Amino acid sequence: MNQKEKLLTLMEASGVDAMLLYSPDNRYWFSRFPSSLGYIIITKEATKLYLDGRYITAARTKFAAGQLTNIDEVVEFKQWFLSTINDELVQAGIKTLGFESDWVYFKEYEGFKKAFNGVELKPVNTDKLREVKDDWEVAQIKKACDISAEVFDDVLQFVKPGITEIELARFVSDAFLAHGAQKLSFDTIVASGVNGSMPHAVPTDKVINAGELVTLDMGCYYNGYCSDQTRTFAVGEITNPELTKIYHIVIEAQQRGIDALKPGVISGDIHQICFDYIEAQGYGQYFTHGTGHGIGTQIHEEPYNAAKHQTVLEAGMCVTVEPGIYVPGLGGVRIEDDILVTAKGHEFLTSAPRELKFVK
Ligand SMILES: [Mn+2]
Repeated sequence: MNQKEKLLTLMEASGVDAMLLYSPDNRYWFSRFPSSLGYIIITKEATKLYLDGRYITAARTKFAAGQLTNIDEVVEFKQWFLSTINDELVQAGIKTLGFESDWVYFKEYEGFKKAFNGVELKPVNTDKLREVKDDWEVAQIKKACDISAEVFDDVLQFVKPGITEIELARFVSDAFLAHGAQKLSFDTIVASGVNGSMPHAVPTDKVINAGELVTLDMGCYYNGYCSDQTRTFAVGEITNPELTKIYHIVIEAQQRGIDALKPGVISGDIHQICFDYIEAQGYGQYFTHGTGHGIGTQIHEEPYNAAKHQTVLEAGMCVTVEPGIYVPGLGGVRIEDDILVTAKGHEFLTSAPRELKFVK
């Protein structure tokens, strides 16, 4: 199913005659036109993209070049135009208009309610709409992952004992842009030594010393789609054997989770497989987050490979598998890859080496 077919199916299931897309992610996913503000109205008959003066020329140029998807008409709007759409909807015999219950703020909903007074507004949850990626989307995610692999190669050359976490984070930002990334997909996490015990540590001016593990969680956007990759690497010799031990536990847990990825598997079971292994090794209390999440236009989106999540995995879903062990006072390890679920099982999208790397 393409984006429009998915949307028409959701509209049918939700009992609405028309749908309003307001979230930038849904609008980009649907139309391939990026804009901070805009509206797409979808009915069975036609799809219109409404944009203001900041975007209209760009959109019309792309529309004329056939670069927008699922859009029949691009319309420029000025202030207070929602009541004009309301009149059009009433004229077309539309009775119910769906809006994104997982995106629209209450204040905006109140504005919509005032403007769309000729139709009944109905909340429609769209957070599963983008779960299954088409080939073009997968290709963009793959490219974002390839850039991450190149950046990681550069990082292994760059890191020396004595640099700070912030210096490494700055290097990562520059390297992503140098390799063609559009922007970072989130603030880079650099956690060295004992800071590694904090899964989402913010880089500090702490010096990275020989004998420490460094966890580096980073990613970028390429054509509006994300990558997300974590590697833990060693600086100099690791003299504390517990650190190497937890590295090997985490990579084995991750491998077991990845091996299980295929259509029909429940997303929460991927988490359970990783958790059970880590727990059996005595570190269950130190694995304190979900095993993974979907990636797409958002860095975290459905489906979630986390406890209690019940999504049935399908071919075309792109998910992370990222177990970790975080021991306060000692340090931590996380290894994260982005994986495409395929009809036969799965494929790696990330390609950076996963064995423990040592920098000098
Ligand atoms: Mn992640």
